[in-house]
Amino acid sequence: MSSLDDLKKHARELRERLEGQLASTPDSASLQALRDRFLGRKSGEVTALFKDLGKLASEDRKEAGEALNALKEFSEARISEAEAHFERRQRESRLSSERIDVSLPGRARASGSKHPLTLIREEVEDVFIGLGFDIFDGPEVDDDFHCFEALNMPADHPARDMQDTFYLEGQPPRLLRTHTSTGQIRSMLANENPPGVRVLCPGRTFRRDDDITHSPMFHQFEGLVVDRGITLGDLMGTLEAFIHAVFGKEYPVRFRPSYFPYTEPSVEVDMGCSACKGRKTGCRVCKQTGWLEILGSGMVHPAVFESVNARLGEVVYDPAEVSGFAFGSGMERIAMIKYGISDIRLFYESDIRFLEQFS
Ligand code: 2NL
Repeated sequence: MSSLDDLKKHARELRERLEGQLASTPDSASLQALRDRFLGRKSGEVTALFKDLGKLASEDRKEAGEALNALKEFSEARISEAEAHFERRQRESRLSSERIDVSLPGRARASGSKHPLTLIREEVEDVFIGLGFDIFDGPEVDDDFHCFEALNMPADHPARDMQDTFYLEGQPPRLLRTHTSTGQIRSMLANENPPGVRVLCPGRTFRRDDDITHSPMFHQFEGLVVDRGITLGDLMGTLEAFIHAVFGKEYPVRFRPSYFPYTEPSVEVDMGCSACKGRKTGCRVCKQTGWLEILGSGMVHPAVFESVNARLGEVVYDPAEVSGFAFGSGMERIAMIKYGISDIRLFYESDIRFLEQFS
């Protein structure tokens, strides 16, 4: 039979041991283990003492019970206290490690910029949209009729040579368009409001050229205006307005006779040299001429209208009734003059040091 004194002594020991162990408990996991050791339902040492109550003399049980309850409450309180301490400590360390310094400067994300040829295309499109043109997007893979035949370039024309044009294998014969005129022919054929046409066709074109000054792929834009009473004066006014809008009104514009199979008369359009301002003095850009060639143009050749009519099976564009002008140029050329770029290869090399200058 245990005595009351033994039990009280045991309770005191447990209490001291708990204090000692609490002081050396490093974290909440070991605290949980400590709680199990002392207060665990099955094998906790304090819990075990309660089982000894029954072995005491009945007159001692009240006092012993009070002592054990006091020990249990004390243990629970001390352990909870330690638990709260660990929780506070953990919270503090999370708060400090997860703290966001709102005064730190942000990490700037590098932003991209439009390619100079995209900038030029958008600018050219905007100018012609302002003049009432529609933008027409034709296919890059086209056929002989739209690329050559309809443009008064018959089968023996040198532009149709295998040396100049990429032909695709297979039937029916197809090719990569050598100019965007294919788009203008298609816009005349698909016209829902004949005979009036006002279209701009920007896009990629392809030729079998690859050297320092030529790329097998380059960007063109061509325009076409057709209606009753369209004259060379309309051509001159439109193209001068275009040049002044893109480069500035201070540049003089001149028109020279030229030759294209699809226009008659044909006209080359020049502007005053942007590098030497037309002074010619030792200027390599304009080769001492004071002028830069900007566009080729001309009045649509009647043979072009005839081919379109033949394809339509109906005289929609009667050369005796309607006339038109057309023009074409390269995006690369406009961009080189506008931005002072001397090497066409820079457009295709994706060198970030070149491209970021246009952001
Ligand atoms: C140039 C010159 C030009 C055209 C393109 C054209 C289109 C049709 C009918 C008649 Cl559908 N002409 N296009 C006319 C004159 C010149 O381009 O130097 N291009 C880079």
